[in-house]
Amino acid sequence: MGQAYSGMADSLPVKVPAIYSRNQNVNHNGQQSPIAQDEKFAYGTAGFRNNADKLTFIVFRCAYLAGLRARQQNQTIGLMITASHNPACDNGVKIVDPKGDMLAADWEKYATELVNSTDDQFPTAVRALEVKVNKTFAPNAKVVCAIDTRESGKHLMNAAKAGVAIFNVEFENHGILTTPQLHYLVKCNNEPSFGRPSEFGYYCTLANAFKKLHHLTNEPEESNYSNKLVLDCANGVGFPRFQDLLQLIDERYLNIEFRNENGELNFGCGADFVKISQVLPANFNSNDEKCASFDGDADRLIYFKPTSDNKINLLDGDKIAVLLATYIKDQLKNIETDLTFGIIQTAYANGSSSRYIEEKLGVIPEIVPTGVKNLHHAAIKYDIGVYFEANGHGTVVFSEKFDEVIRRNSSENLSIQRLQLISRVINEVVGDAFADLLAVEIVLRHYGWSIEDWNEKLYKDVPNIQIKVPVEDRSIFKTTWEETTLIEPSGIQDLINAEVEKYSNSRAFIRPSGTENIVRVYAEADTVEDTEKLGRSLENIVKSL
Ligand code: G16
Repeated sequence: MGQAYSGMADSLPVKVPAIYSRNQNVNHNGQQSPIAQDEKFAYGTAGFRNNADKLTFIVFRCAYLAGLRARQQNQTIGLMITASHNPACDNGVKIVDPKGDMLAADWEKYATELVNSTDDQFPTAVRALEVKVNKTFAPNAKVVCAIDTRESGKHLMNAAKAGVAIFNVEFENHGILTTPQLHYLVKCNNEPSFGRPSEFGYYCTLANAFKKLHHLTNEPEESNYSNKLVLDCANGVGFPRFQDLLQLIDERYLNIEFRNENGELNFGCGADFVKISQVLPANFNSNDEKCASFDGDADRLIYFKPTSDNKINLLDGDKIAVLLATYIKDQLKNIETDLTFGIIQTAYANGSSSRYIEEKLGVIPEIVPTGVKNLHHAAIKYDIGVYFEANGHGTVVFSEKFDEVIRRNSSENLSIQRLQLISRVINEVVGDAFADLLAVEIVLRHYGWSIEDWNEKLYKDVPNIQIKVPVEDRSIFKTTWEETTLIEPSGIQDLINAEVEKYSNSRAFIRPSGTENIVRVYAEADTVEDTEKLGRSLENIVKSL
């Protein structure tokens, strides 16, 4: 355990072990993988992501920054080493702020500057930041770090430890965890009243709230609900960690059959694969009933029902958002309260979901740019803020007023008690596939719905397509704030508009990914054929550049 730094910033020697320099950048196989001194990287949608070979020096530098942030805040900061839905050969790193939320925007800028400095500039850049932060005594500073199941993880954990050690900030290695578990640990370290800051504490919080709510849920007499679920673990951390959670939730509550447990991470399976390809993941077949997929680090969840032609009916993040929002609104009907309620989506939300939310739930959804950090930020303005990306990444957040009016209310009112418990089942710190799965199952049981009922009783998706188009340099693509209009390269948006005009009730846009070197094409239209044609025409526009 290290000691909080308490010296003078400008007297510090900044020594970088050669293996963590750009010049050597030794990878997890022990080979040097030098990075050109002028190669640029950006803190993207979810931190830095790249081929794992490039990550060693990036993780080292980010870890230093996490230590500095911990000292500035005099609190625990998180460092998550994962590339989530990306292929197994990639890795990534992101910094988690004290409340368990994403790193503040001005610090994302520092991270990009620090990572982009040359080996010679790095010590000076470090000192400049030290002076800016100017914190000399921080006894509570700590960095907690976890990895996903990628082969490169352990090596990058060592790089993180070395980076945090530059200024001797305390470091905790939590081994293999899901991303939401690490976020949860950060929050509990800083706010012990929120929960026990341990992996076991996380399981207890979720399982206890789920089991209590299960007892307060009266399944209708004529119910189609089944607690059987076939679960695609994306060959990632979701498998071992969800098994740990199930030690506390036995088969009377949930009957899970695991698939895709130990193969190649995210390969032909996982939430991202299923959402984008809209086909069955590996090792599933048309006889499977209710199915769900985690992504590689278990922060995304989607459900699907195989159809007889080996395709699927997809129940994505939009369907989860509407299901949870419907349940919460139904409970609120039985309580006199003026709690505000909001739903946040992105441009990828299916048009039908946004219309349903407005017309049937009476809420105008707020649309923000991609990235849970943007959705989270918008959601916390409400007493109850439901936010989900169509890709299955999301949660519900609750305000202090909700705490006061609902959580601390000792009433016997069943709806109040249910809201108290659903707000504990859901991991409000960040989108969490485990917590979302428990919440979905409770709500389906409450309404007595099968997966088909859920799919049919709310709204029907309009046909939609998402295409990943590999590009050499995604940084040449610039969009407007809400990401539906391309500003650069100039003239391309006119071509897109001309294509969209060819199809009735259509909508389409392209935007650069913040996690992969691709451009994402999204299209919606009245028919599957038109949607496919529109999507492919935009794909061709990108390819022709
Ligand atoms: C990350 C972010 C999500 C985002 C996704 C795709 O997910 O946390 O908010 O939707 O990347 O982002 P982009 O379209 O910019 O590539 P994950 O699950 O990979 O961490």
